[in-house]
Amino acid sequence: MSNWQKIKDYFKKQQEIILLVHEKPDGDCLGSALALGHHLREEGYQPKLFHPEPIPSTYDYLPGGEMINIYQKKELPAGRPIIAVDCADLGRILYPLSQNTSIINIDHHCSNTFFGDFNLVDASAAATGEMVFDLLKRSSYKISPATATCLYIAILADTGSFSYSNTTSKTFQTAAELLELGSDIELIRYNFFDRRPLVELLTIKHALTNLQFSAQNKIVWSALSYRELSANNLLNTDTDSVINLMRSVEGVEAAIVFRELEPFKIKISFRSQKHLDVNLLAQEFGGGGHSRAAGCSIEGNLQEITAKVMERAQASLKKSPYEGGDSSGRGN
Ligand SMILES: [Mn+2]
Repeated sequence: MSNWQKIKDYFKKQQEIILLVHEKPDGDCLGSALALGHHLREEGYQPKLFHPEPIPSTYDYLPGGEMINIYQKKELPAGRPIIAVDCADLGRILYPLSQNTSIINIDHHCSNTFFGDFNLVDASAAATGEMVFDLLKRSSYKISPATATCLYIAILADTGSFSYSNTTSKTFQTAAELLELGSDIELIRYNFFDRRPLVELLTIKHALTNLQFSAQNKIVWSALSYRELSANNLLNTDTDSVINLMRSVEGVEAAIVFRELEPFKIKISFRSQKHLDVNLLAQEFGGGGHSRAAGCSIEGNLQEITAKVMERAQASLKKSPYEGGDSSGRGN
């Protein structure tokens, strides 16, 4: 029996299926969830993607946007099966879940806690989109152009446009098949690469103004207070471009961005280049993710939290292979 068939068994007789993505949704979770949504619709189900906040404008062109419901009530409609997409743990799901709801967990984070009734977790997958592609390909239904477009963006987003170390020959094979299936790369090319929101540039401006270096410039970081973010309308901005820019500086091993998204609630994003396992670092503060990209949220005073996290980051860097007894001048 295919995994898709097994998943459908958890739907019981329900037609309405709820798709959930994580907070600050990215291309992988949205693309994967909408791809599942297209496929579910083609099979006669009524999929709905619930999210408490509007979807970032960087992804508002994806086919299937009409499946997205801005749903701000605390409780989800009872009894509907839930598919959590690209969510490592229950904390990433932004709604409380009732006991008798079937939860299907599809994810590729190594920190996944297997919280579902059915868990499809593969930390070796470059993107959840790659897993969804395999899942659908092995069912007997054909993948539509809309589904292919959504899966292509999912993979593109999580592999840094096929450049990160998670990119494998399989990733390219999947991309090639998605193109053959009708993925609209011109739509993606314009919207993903050449239509960036102004707030993204302004976030870069503020983050660079506050830029700081630690550990002999091997860690670059920036902290943005609630006052600064709210005064400039930057609370809902994607920080991928700024943190990637920071990480790309020669000699930098890790980049960290602290954002006080609500007073005394700090969201921290970590990226590393080659050696520092930021998943482990984020886990020290109750978060997680991947070894090269992770995050966590902490409550408290911004200055105190940055001091504490930077101390741990520097200690972790000391223990990492970057500093592992090689005194031959590496990193200069
Ligand atoms: Mn992902």
